[in-house]
Amino acid sequence: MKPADPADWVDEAARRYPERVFLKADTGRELSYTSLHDESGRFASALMRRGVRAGERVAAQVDKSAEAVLLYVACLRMGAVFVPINVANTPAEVDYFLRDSQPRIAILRPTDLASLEPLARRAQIPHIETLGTDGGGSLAELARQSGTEFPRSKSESADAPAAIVYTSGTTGRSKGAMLTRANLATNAAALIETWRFTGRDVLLHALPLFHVHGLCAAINTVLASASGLVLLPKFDAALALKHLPQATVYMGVPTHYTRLLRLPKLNREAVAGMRLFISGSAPLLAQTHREFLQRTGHAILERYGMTEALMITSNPCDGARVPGSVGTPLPGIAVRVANSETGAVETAVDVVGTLEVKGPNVFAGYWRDADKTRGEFTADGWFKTGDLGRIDSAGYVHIVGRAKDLVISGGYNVYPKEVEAELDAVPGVLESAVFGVPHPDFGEGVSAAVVLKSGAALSETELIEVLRTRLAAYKVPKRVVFVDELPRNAIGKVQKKALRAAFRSLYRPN
Ligand code: MCA
Ligand code: AMP
Repeated sequence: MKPADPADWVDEAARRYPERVFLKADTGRELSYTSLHDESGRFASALMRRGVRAGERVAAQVDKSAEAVLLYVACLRMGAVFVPINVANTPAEVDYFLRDSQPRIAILRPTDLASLEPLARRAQIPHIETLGTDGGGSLAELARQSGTEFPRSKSESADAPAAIVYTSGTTGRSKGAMLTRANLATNAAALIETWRFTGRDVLLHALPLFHVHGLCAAINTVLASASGLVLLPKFDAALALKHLPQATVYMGVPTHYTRLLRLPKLNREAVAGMRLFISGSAPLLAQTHREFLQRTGHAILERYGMTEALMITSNPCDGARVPGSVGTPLPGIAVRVANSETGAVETAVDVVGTLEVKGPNVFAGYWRDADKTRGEFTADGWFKTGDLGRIDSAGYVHIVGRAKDLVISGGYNVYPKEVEAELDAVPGVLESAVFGVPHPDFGEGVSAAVVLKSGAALSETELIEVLRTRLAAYKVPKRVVFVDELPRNAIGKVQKKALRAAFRSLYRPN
């Protein structure tokens, strides 16, 4: 059966289950599927009053709230392209996203209006509105004055983009990954099947809404299965534990699980109503998997995904959940291993190489960057993930490292190139190298080795302070070490491996 188009998820659910609860916020706010239908309709009408039409971009840097979800749902229903922006991004970063995505409308936090409106105007964005939590902001006001029905465009093509999600890359410049309606529809259907979502499920949502983990894997799966959502403003271990009894499913990054494990009250009783804990975005240590099983009786289900390909593989609901493995490809998706040097496809089991993906989950390309898009695909149309892995005899994928130069901190991707460019621009810095080493809370800690120009006097704190004005705080190195020179190989390439080895205990307590 063809999966339902994202534009129809809400209409379908509201028709079949009008009274069912879609969302409960920790503030007490509750939306049934009927209210979701009506309220998102008002947001769609409001966007249309600002001239937004199907295919146009709606950029949003807003705090997580029921209203933010309504805005996303409105975009899905009217065929507009949602462009979420991380709330941690600095004005310099937001400036780039707005200029690059050229949205019809930018939606900002009320408190950011004064600082960001001038740059949004300079980027020639026709409309700027605000959206706060708890119903504040000019867009929410406009929605309240708008009707619940809006003119529906003729059914959008399945290949039309539904969202553009920015992801940095090894070149240092962020690129917008265009995710189509078919990407969203087929991935939600595959996850419902694999994770056995039904209308009786309630997902405890503590992830941010500006990445595909919290937006697509979480919200879309709930919408497409007409299940429920308990929405927390952000991850806080104690708050999550408090709300677990209202939920049946949890999705998180490994840092969520290690922080939950630090709470003495996490035990079998606290998770009595839960049927499934899912982890992704970064490697889950086998030790975390074991400890969680011991404390709660639940084997965390690990899955693997990427902005450009949504969810790719997953351990099963029924059947072996193998610690250290990300499971098998989701229905309709194929994964293969290619030799990292030659690109030749490896057919033998357990051979390590670059993982490549093919299927209806793979994105339509980078926004306005056909060259970059071409470079990420093989000649026979497989997407090159840049992750190193092997496939075992049972078909389970194991990620063993990364071919791409990337640090994953608390589930956020940090591309060293972007951080190095900012470090190198600081007067007094000769050169720098950014790398990740084990961090007890974030999995990997973003770290920098810096060579100063002769005579320059800069402290670690000073450098970190400068970077904080340029980059989102999670990208800023937690530690900067000064070195006389960077380790290089015979052809002059910086040896990050040597830096990782030399500084692997940087975050270990003595
Ligand atoms: C916050 N900080 C961080 C991070 N998050 N530093 C390094 N890495 C991080 N991930 C910094 C803040 O800048 C701040 O610094 C301090 O830590 C505390 O900030 P706070 O806002 O309180 O953060 P937190 O609540 O401690 O957040 C940690 C977190 C959060 C809960 C782990 O980062 C998170 O929700 N991560 C999930 C990311 C995610 O959704 N990834 C999915 C990407 P200071 O105090 O110095 O100012 S999508 C993906 O990867 C693919 C598709 C996939 O497979 O899912
Ligand atoms: P992003 O670019 O934010 O979409 O992050 C995608 C990357 O996160 C992947 O290419 C992997 O490197 C990493 N990732 C996602 N899930 C897992 C996982 N379960 N284990 C290891 N790495 C993962």
